[in-house]
Amino acid sequence: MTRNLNEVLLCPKRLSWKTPSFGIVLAFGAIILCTNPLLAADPPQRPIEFNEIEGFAKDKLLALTYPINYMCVHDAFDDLDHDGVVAANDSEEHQEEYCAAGIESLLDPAGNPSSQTKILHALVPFFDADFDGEASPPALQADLQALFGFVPDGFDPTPGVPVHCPHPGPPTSQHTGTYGACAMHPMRLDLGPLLNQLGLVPPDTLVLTPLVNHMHLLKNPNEGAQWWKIIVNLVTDQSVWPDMDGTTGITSVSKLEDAQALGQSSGDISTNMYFYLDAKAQAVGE
Ligand SMILES: [Ca+2]
Ligand SMILES: [Ca+2]
Ligand SMILES: [Ca+2]
Repeated sequence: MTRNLNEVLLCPKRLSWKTPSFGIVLAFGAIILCTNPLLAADPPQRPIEFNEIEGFAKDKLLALTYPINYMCVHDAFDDLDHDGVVAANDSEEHQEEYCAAGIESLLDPAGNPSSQTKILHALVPFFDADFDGEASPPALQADLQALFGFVPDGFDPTPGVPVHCPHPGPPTSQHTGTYGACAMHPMRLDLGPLLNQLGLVPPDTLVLTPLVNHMHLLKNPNEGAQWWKIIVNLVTDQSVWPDMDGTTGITSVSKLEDAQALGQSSGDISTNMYFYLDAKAQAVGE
């Protein structure tokens, strides 16, 4: 069994010995513990760490560990701020972030073809489970109503279904998140390209929204730390939405494919978003 980068990074917070007379011995022992690749950490368990978010794979409950932040990739000839200047010649474009749905970068952050990058599905509740028609900010609420005829819980600060992002808080996670925020995630998305493909807005329209509420789904657990490509799936049927323990709903890629075939979820929506994370099955899910 091996340790990976995120476990090494997590290790210092576990060093809490303060007795001076034991300091040297314990510190030495801790260094051995933190650097020996042959020593394995326990499986993650609830409440998950501040840099962990939950997910599902093959009906197992996972903890996804984020040692670094996300990246939204601009290809050299993209123009993600729609000012008519390609990214290669537009340094200002790189002073803002443009994490967009409905586009795809050629390469992932490691420089590998994105077609070969493993996929992390972001399941978005695209129904209004609590029937409150609520979204934030209020202007977005009116826009969503006009676009779709309802306000999806993906944009509801108090969604009617459980979600992995934002952090739900104890007993699931140590941290309690706020709407539009999640561990190492961006706080802003551009839905313009996607809405344009759906014929809902003109080309080159920037449609900035808060980070949507979502759950995570991978094909396999325990595939090691690496960059993952985000694919968005708008789940339109509340009956297949998972619960927090992953005992119902879409908790595997095969179940997602079944839901897509039955019209309970959108197809795969590409993005230029990538996350570097390690995913491990949680002890509670074993
Ligand atoms: Ca530009
Ligand atoms: Ca709602
Ligand atoms: Ca609500």
